[in-house]
Amino acid sequence: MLKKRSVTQFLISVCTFALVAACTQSNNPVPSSSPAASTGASSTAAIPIGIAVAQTSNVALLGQEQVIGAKIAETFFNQQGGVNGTPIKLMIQDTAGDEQGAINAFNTLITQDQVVGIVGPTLSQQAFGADPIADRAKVPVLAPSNTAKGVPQIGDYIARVSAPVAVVAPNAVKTALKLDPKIKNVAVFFAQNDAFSKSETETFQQTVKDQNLNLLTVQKFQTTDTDFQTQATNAMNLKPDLIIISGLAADGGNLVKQLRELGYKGLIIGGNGLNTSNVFSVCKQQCDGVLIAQAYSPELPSAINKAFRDAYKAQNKKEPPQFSAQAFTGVQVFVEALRAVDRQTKLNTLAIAPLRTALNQQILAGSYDTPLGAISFTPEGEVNQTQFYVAQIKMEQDGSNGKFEFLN
Ligand code: 1QQ
Repeated sequence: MLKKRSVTQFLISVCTFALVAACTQSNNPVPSSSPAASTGASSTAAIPIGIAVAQTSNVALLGQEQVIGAKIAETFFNQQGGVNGTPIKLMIQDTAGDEQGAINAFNTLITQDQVVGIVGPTLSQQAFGADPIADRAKVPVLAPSNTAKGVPQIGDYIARVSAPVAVVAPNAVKTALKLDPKIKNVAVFFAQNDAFSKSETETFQQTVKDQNLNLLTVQKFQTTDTDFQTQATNAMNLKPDLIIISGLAADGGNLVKQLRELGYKGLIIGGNGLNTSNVFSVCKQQCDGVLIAQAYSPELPSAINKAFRDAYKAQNKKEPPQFSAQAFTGVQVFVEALRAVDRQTKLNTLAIAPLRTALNQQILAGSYDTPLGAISFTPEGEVNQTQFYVAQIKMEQDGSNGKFEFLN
């Protein structure tokens, strides 16, 4: 018995992060954490960081931008030497657009890829399904774009770099009132099958009341809808002078298009789900003028933002969007927290479980100079961030090219 226990103890002690492949069950494929090529980091086994975002389904309109931002961070931080000389390696799993996809991606990253932590998933709707799995496994999660109320409260291992709708969304209403002080009557639309949209519409509806505006009607739809004639007509019959939409890119973009086709001329606010140039191909010329609050500005004058912005522009020939900046930030927080843990206890002497726990504690303790500005976390894992913005979509006559013009 004694002998058995000491063998187990020995196995635990050699089953360190660096040797995790040797300790992985034989029915689990070994993680392919090969060293990053031509980096400033040394060639020991790379540290696997999980990225679980939507690369397929309608939600890929949002998730694609996240992969781009995360990959820029991987290259950038590895060029700086990674984690005190050890490169990081992103392990990317597609979550597609629903809860089950996110759960599958999380399970693969946690048990098969043995990641130190996860940046993901794309939607709050998915976070409420998948985050409890990471929390129970004691794997730190940094939510790059989960803005609904209640996400950091899912568990001790869940934090977010994506500021909540409660602080971001009201900025769009205030800007709309500056652009058109005569606004009085507001129609609100939201996707009732999406946790983020339900949370964001609550904030929008409260802001409408706080600003002493009339909330004429609240119209509901599904993120899978393509025909919004009934709801759009219902709202337009009440003659709103501001319309606010909480949905995702494809449905939200279609709703904008159909409102304009029916003759609506007033201002439209789109929520965070429309916050991507991928809506341009959905509402085309009709996207013009849509206001969207932002948790990131490409103009932020800091060295880290300049490095991120230059790298993004060199690759994509346009300004970086919020979702790319937030995904970059998620990877950055992991890297900087890993460096701090490694300075205290060499990572290659830590088993994966204590490493994940030490990493989670360090994430919450640290403060970070990111492309989003200076951020830190509350003990619950809510992001502390101070700078927010509002942008307006400007479409070119051709109806396919456009940009987000920052108003403040
Ligand atoms: C959420 C969101 C999405 C719109 C981001 C892609 O903010 O689901 O919380």
